[in-house]
Amino acid sequence: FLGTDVHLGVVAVGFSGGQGKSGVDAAPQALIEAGLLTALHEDLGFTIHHDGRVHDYTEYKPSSDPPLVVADAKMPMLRPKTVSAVTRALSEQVYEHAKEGRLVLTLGGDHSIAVGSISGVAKAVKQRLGKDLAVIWVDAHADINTPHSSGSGNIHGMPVAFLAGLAKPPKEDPSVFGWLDQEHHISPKKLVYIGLRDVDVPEKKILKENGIKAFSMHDVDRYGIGKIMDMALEYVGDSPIHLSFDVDALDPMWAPSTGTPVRGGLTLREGDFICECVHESGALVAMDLVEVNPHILDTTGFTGLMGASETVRAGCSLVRCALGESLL
Ligand code: B3U
Ligand code: MN
Ligand code: MN
Repeated sequence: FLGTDVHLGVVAVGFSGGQGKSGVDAAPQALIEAGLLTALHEDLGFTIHHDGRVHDYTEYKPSSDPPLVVADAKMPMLRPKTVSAVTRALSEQVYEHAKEGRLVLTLGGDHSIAVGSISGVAKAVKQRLGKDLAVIWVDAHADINTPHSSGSGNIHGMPVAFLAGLAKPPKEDPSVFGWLDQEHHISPKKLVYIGLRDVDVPEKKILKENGIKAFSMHDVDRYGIGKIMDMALEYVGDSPIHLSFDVDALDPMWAPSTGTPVRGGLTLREGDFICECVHESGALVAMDLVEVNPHILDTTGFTGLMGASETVRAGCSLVRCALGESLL
């Protein structure tokens, strides 16, 4: 895919319905205004395929979308029809880029949008290359709750469960993620986490039972980020890689403007290094950057009102590193 190919498909997703805070829908515009796409074109030489829009998918949103009560679940699923419809539309947009052999950059939005981006790429990779997509999920959180295990009902805490087929469309409304089929799924064996430090008890059980590879912040401290990346890329083997980067993987010192900051995270350099190593592997086929919330100004007392612009700046840096900026 990558190498001789410098075509980049960009989808800007102004969507916040996978969680409760507004503002994360303003991230794509902020990232673009900060010059991200210009830099990718002018400095890194990509031919950019972008429709010039930030999509809010209003045309796909149902008029009514009450919380979905699921039998034996702790919490009802929040905005289930909306998230399902938006990610379905996104999946098709991303697929259209990926099937042309373009590298695909999806700018979120909250992390629920990865159901759309990853499913679209997984389908194209199966068709074009006959291979299974690997996913490197960089996050403070595992986002692998099922509708049954979730303590919040927020779907941005569930995308991996639906993508890996560990959560099924709920019986109470099988149209919710009912559009996801075999070709959209990823294998739990082709998934690697980096940066975890806020994982729910039932999520730990899901990770263990499915033998999912996960490098927590404890592992980053023990081995150092260099060794972690060696191990992560070795685990992935020769599979094409989708890098799904939640900015809250970074320590709030570097990325304070995000919905659920968790202290004790990656430094900006460690985040950039992860992206550089994935670039260097030559296997990157798609990237998501999610959970930048420019409306959350200060959560640390450290960055003051600069929090939002610093977080946007960190996000731009991660994307540029994944797309090859650091190569000399
Ligand atoms: N695991 C919790 C919290 C959470 C997940 N992702 C974020 N927060 N950003 C949940 O709601 O499922
Ligand atoms: Mn996430
Ligand atoms: Mn997160």
